[in-house]
Amino acid sequence: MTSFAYRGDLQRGCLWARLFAERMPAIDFRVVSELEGDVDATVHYLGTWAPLADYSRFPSLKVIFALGAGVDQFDLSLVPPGVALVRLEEPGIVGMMQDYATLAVMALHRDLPIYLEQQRRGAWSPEAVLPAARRRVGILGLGQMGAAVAARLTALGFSCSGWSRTPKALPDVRCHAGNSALGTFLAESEILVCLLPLTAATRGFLNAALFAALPTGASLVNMGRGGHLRFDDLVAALDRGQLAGAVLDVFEPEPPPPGHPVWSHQRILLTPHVGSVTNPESAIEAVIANIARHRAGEPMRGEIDRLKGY
Ligand code: NDP
Ligand code: OXD
Repeated sequence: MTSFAYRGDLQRGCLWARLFAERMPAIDFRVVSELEGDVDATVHYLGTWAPLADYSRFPSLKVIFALGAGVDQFDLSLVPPGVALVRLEEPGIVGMMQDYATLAVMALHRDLPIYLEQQRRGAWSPEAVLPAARRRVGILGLGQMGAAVAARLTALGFSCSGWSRTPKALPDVRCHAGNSALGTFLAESEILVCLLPLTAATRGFLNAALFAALPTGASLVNMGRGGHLRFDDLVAALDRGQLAGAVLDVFEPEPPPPGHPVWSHQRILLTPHVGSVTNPESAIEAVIANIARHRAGEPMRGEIDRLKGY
């Protein structure tokens, strides 16, 4: 028998169980707790958002399906050798990120942080209004999310560029690659959207030096991970006017502690990591397709490269 062990919230687990029974009845689906349960050699597949402290309970494990697009919560050196770690690559999660990026970029493009601040102090002072075509948006990371966000924003008329590790070609997007192109890319990014994965190479990437390379009065959207941002550097850049505003969907830690300055900074809009939320109805299609590929000996979509870390 082959089993799929789901670790997570019981209510969502029941939904996954129902969908699995409908879509892949040959696989025995069970909801497991990390802390309880005997050794189970029938479990070949594990679905979980967070890593397990110990995988020895599942000695026949072949694939861990991370139930999100990012996998920085996993210490890859602790994933047993020979076990693949696969992230979610599926249209549902991407569509929500496109929506959130639209919300955040529009808010900054149309100066919402400034007007919220004005409203709180009873001020009425219009800023210059630019058409979208004259607003240059730069997207850090042109993978599953970055490419889709660029497509949505260009469709809305924004002038988009993007930056990635390896070269890309995307319609109507000025694509830059590698460290040598970073300065050029930043200099043309009036609204910078971070959609990088969090790795050793990108931790702390949104820092004072990067902010100084943006046009004066630029804005930031961080939809990647809180660990990308050096918060004190952001506050310094906002307070001296180098940056005009920021939208943060992610933070380190989540949630920020009570009284943390991010809760009250006038030029920061903070949301509680809701850029996208994994929807079992669409996520299951990606997981089931990958199980079918795995069983057929084919490469799965979204398998993490342990060397790159994403
Ligand atoms: P992908 O792996 O598909 O894309 C990552 C992109 O970043 C690639 O273009 C990659 O370049 C680029 N990149 C990685 N490292 C570097 C580097 N050192 N220098 C330059 N470019 C780099 O990831 P996704 O698009 O699916 O997701 C991105 C991140 O979004 C996730 O890791 C997660 O942190 C975040 N996320 C946040 C959510 C939220 O709710 N806020 C929801 C979902 C995801 P290359 O193409 O050359 O490899
Ligand atoms: C994800 C997330 O990585 O929700 O999917 O952040």
